[in-house]
Amino acid sequence: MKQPFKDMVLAPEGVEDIVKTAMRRFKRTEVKKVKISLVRLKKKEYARIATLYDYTSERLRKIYTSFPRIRDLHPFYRELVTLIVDVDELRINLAHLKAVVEVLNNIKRDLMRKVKFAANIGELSKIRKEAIGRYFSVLKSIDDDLRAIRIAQMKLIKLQDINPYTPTIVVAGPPNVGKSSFIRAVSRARPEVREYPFTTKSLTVGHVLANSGTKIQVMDTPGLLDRPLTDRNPIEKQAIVAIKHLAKVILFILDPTETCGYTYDYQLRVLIEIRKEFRNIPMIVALNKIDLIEDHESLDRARERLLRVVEDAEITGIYEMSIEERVNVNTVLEALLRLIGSIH
Ligand SMILES: Nc1nc2c(ncn2[C@@H]2O[C@H](COP(=O)(O)OP(=O)(O)O)[C@@H](O)[C@H]2O)c(=O)[nH]1
Ligand SMILES: [Mg+2]
Repeated sequence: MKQPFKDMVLAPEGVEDIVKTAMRRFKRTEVKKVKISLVRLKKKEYARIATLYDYTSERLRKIYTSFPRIRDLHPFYRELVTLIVDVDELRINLAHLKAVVEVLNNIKRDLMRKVKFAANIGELSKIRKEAIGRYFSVLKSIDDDLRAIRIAQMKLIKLQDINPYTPTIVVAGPPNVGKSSFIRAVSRARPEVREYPFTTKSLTVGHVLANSGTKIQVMDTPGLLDRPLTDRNPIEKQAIVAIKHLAKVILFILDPTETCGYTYDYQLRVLIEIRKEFRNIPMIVALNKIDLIEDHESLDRARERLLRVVEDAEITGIYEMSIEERVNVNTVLEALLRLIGSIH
């Protein structure tokens, strides 16, 4: 599945672009100054007005009909869209286009009727002027709308291609605990890094195959789920809400060696907040980098502190792991896949 905004017909940067083409076509059907019957001249005039108005209506119509309906989107994309554009404003802009198409059709009908009743060539040329004058004044009124729609479209087109219907494992944890390493270690192909259009944050996405043959996304969210939620700005909070719509299970990685640069206490604090925020999503915790731990007592202590902190936090499993030496990496992956399987 593609991201929902890839097939939009782009709005031009303003009405200029539409008007120019429409007028060129209009003029191309200019009547030569030769003596021909009024009936033939009227036919030409009909064609000319139809060209101007229909071409324009069609261009505008394509822009608003190809725009995905926000309320029909998967909640993940719906959340993302509200982060990126002002949805209410955009709705108004698109409604203006729609209204203008109606207006153009009405004017066209009116002009056609006038042509029909025109008594002579002089009247016809007056109608032609009127056709152009009314056309311009209507189109001028949507210049700002087109510009605004285009700006929104340019942002939406950059949204990452994530299939919200593919079961997703979200890997969370403080920086440098081994999230990307885990995704690399379990992914079949090189994970892709995608940028969020609204922050400097990015998203690493890899894929694994479950035994059933189902493709599963493994997703990392650098800069988003790696510090306490209380520290975040509203945009980041909403991004987290969006991610919530994707996560079927969460792997939270801790680094008891603290070589990641964060104290174990701090890491546990992040864990608790993420646990709270993603309340209904099953979570597995992995204590990573055990290859660096020499005495088993300190690992036991880390485990005990974890247990104490997550007492009522409903953690589905706790594993010790070394991605570096590939200890328990597959065990953790299998536990995650089992969880996803049992949710289906
Ligand atoms: N010794 C050791 N280092 C690891 C292990 N897992 C990851 N690292 C290292 O930890 C650093 C941070 O890993 P990275 O995957 O980038 O962490 P992220 O910020 O959570 O994505 C890198 O230098 C990794 O090589 C591990 O199991 N053992
Ligand atoms: Mg990383």
